Amino acid sequence: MSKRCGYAAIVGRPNVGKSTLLNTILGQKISITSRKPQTTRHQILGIHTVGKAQTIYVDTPGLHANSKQALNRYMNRAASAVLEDVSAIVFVVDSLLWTEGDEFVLEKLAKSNVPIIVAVNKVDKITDKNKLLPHLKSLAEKLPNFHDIIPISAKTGANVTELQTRVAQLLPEAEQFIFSEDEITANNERLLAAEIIREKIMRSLGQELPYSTAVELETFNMVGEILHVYASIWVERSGQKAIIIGKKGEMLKKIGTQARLDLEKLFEQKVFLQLWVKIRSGWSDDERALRSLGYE
Ligand SMILES: Nc1nc2c(ncn2[C@@H]2O[C@H](COP(=O)(O)OP(=O)(O)OP(=O)(O)O)[C@@H](O)[C@H]2O)c(=O)[nH]1
Ligand SMILES: [Mg+2]
Repeated sequence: MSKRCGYAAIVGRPNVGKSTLLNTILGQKISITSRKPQTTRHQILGIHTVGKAQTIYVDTPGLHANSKQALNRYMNRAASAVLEDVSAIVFVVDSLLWTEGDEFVLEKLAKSNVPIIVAVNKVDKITDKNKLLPHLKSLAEKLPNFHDIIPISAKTGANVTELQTRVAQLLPEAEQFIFSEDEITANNERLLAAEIIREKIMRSLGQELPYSTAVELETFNMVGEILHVYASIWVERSGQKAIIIGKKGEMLKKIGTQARLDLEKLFEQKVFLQLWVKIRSGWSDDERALRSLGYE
C-alpha cells in the first residue's frame, strides 16, 4: 500500500480547544493554549507521522467576526488563508454548544470544497451523557455536507486517535512524505519561543492586557552550552508596562521562570532567558508595527 501525506487545517471559533487538540495529537506542546479566547495568533504546523500516513496539521487563530483592529484582521486572514490549500478540515466546536461564532465559521467553510470533519470537543465536560447523541444528530442535520462528526476530548485524549485515523484517510496518496519522520513542526524556533513567552503572559494576567501584548525576540543563539533568548514584550501604554513588571518585578520574574521551563522542555536544553517590557502605542492597529513584530 502506498503512503498518504497532506495538510489538515484545525479551525473553529476562539477557545474551543484547537491548540490543545494539536498538542494532544503530537504528544508534545507546540501550540500555546490558555483559558482566554484569541490565544493563537499564527498558523502553527504540527507534523504527525504514523505508519504510512503523514498528516501536517495547521492550527489556526480562532475565526471571529471582529475585524476592527489590524491584528484581528491578520488573525482572521491567517485562519482563512489555510482553508483552500488543505486536504481535510477539522472544524472544532465546544461540547453541546452551537453559537453565533460557530455559525460565522460555518459560513467561511461553506465556500470551501475540502472535506470537513466536525470534532465535538470537550465531551469530558458534559455531565449528562444522554444529551450527546441528540446533539450529534442535530449537528448532522445542520451540516449535511460534512464528512464526519466525531465527539472527542482534546484534554483527556478520548477518541483523538479515531479522529486522526479519519483525517489521514482523507489525505492524497503520495510517493514520499513532505517532512522527515522525526520532524514535529515546521515553524521556526524563534516564533515558537516568542509564543511560549506570550502564553505565560496570557495565563498570568487579567482580562484585557494580554491582547495589547506582543513578544519580539531580539536574540536567540547558543553561548557555549546554553541557549540565550532575549525578548521584548511590547505593550501599548505605560500602565500596562507596570502591570507586567509587577510589584518589585515579581510578575515579570514569574512569567520569565515559567517561560524558561517550557523553552527548556521544547528545545531539550538549558536556556538563559532575559525579558524587557517596552511601550509602543497602537502597535496592534498599525500594519507596519505588526509586520516588524512578525505578523505578516
Ligand atoms: N474540559 C476541557 N477543556 C478543554 C478541552 N480542550 C481544550 N480545553 C480548554 O479550553 C481552553 C481553550 O483551549 P485552547 O486550546 O487554547 O483553545 P483554542 O481553540 O486554540 O483557542 P484560540 O487559540 O484562542 O482560538 C483551555 O483552557 C483548554 O484547557 C477539552 O477537551 N476538555
Ligand atoms: Mg489556539
